[in-house]
Amino acid sequence: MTDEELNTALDHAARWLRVSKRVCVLSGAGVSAESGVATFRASNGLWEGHRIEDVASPDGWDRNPNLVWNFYNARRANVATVKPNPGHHAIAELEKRWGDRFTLVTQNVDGLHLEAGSVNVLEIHGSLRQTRCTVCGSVENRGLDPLGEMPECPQCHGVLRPHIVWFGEGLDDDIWSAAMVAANGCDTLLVVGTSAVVYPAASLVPIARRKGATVIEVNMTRTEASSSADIGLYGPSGVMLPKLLQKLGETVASATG
Ligand code: BJW
Ligand code: ZN
Repeated sequence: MTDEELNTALDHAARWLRVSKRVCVLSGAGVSAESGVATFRASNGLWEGHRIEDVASPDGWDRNPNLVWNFYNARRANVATVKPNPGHHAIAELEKRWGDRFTLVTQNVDGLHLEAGSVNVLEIHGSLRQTRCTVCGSVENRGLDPLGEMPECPQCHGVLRPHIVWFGEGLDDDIWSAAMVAANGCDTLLVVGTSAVVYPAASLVPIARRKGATVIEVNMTRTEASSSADIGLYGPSGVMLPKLLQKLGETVASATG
């Protein structure tokens, strides 16, 4: 995008946001890329030579739970060393403008949005910071401290697994319903840093669009969602979102003053 194209797109996006009563954000791994968290499809979907589907699926868990815990412990250790970036902070700032009329639906499991101060967050794929007991089902917040190779449930000594939605597993009904309500009811959907290839998350884009929402995409490149987007802001989200926030401030200032 040239500077001029970007400026026009930012103006356009800020104008839409300005008149939006409800805003929904769908975020993906790209938002955390500038914090130093690897995206999924950048490395051909591989982790140390294993396909992501093999370490993030019920079959992978059944075959080799130690390998799965090694994968998640490495991810947890990495996230413990990183911080939210200006993209996360800009999303948290946006929420302050709309309050409870703002919903952040994130596919990310790193918890960086919450760390940046976002409040109304739906972590539809779970969290690296939580475990779930495979026997009693209890979900616990564990932070990012090391958990060892095969942690046990403090209540029933059952085997714990990461509280993450793996390929082929359904999403939590209540969380997914809330995400659908947000997408169905928003005037603007911001789609940030996601390849929009994983379902059902990606279906939030057509859902919002069918209800007449304006779709603004923020990404390094065009994606599967681009053809549904009214406005594209192509560049790093840690740069684009603060620029958008600044424009929004200018729009508000010029409209009120
Ligand atoms: C930047 C940037 C910067 C970079 N600034 N941008 C056909 C076959 C098999 C399965 C299916 C199928 N069709 C549909 C399915 C179902 C499957 C699915 O969608 N698969 C697709 C891959 C085809 N979905 C499921 O299985 C879901 N469950 C389900 O559907 O239940 C019903 C069901 C039950 C039983 C049977 C069948 C169906 C569950 C999906 C759960 C997804 N889980 C994962 C892994 C979690 C593991 C973990 O994190 O530990 O979640 S998959 C992985 O992808 C992860 C992510 O949340 C998710 C989305 O990825 P995301 O965030 O978009 O990241 P990337 O890497 O793809 O993209 C990054 C983007 O950022 C890029 O666009 C970059 O350009 C951009 N970027 N730097 C801005 N600085
Ligand atoms: Zn238990």
